[in-house]
Amino acid sequence: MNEVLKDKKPILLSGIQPSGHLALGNYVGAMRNWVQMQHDYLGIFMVVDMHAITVRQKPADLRNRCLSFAAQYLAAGVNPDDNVIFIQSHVPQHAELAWVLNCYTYLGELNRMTQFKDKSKRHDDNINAGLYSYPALMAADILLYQTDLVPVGADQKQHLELTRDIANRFNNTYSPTFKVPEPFIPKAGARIMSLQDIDKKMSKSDKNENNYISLLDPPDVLRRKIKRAVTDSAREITAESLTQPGIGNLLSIFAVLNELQPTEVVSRFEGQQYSGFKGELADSLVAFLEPFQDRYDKIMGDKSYLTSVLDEGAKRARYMASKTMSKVYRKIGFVPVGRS
Ligand code: ATP
Ligand code: LTN
Repeated sequence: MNEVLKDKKPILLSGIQPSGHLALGNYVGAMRNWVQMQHDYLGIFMVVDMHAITVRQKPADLRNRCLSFAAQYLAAGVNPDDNVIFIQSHVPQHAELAWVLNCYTYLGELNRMTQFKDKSKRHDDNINAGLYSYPALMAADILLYQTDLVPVGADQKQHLELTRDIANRFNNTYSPTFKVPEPFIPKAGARIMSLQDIDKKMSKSDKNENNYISLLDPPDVLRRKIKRAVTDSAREITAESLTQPGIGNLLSIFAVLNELQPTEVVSRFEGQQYSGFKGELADSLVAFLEPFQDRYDKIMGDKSYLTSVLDEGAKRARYMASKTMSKVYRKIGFVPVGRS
């Protein structure tokens, strides 16, 4: 079909929901690894808008955010010529396979999902069926493309395990149909914590903006958020700081941004005041995010380029997904179109 699809590289796939503001946790836990691994794999990177509507979204915001998130994938360094970048709802096979997989997912399994429990608590006025069966849609996202590896943060491990169980169940009921994917959870930065509620993970749709670093925060906001980040009363960095909530999180962010081991960061700052370290962390963040934001502004200034990347991505994705879908329908006994 086209050059990218002739490529026989293994498949790397991941997605982010267009809710809130893309945050440092999303970059460190997920996007950074997409960029680093994209040369050895065919990358499939989605903006998962169908997942995002499990929580109420304002239509105009959702539309803007889908484009903005795709532009941030590109600004982070995902190469659209060698990878497939698209918006989930542009590929109808996601909904089709999700329905089928819903019929191979048990209520007992869905009841155990911690993301469902957390989100039901946060949105107790809208505990809808989509929020509940969300893992079947996520399994469809992954299994449609015969994915080998799924780079995600630690919070997604449970969904990945369920995806593997569903794939094995389907394969054992019929015959091998889906590749059983492996998760890739980074050793460093798999769970960046909130800046104020230091025992909660950093979340891009947190109501309190001071809890997360948005990838689009201007330098003065970045500096202010780091300065105000909650730490313990110790004041000085020691060997124990890495295991302390608050300061430990900030040290690990510094490590990831500067490609250092956390212990190297501790040796560098040992004996120094938290405030001095926070200043250097803010400098690192600004140095990393300023060029990112310049690239983002350029991409957002050229909507026709962005739309063409997403259209091309969706076309490639539909082609790949249609192959798996016809296999699935044949195996479960659906009559092929045109032969009824
Ligand atoms: P929301 O608050 O809108 O539910 P979120 O911040 O949890 O969103 P998701 O869209 O659910 O983000 O996740 C996108 C990717 O970012 C996933 O791979 C997820 O594991 C990763 N991720 C999310 N939060 C963190 C975090 N704090 N640390 C590391 N990785 C994270
Ligand atoms: N469920 C994930 C987002 C997501 C995803 C995917 C991640 C949807 N489909 C496929 C990896 C692969 C989340 O809430 N972070």
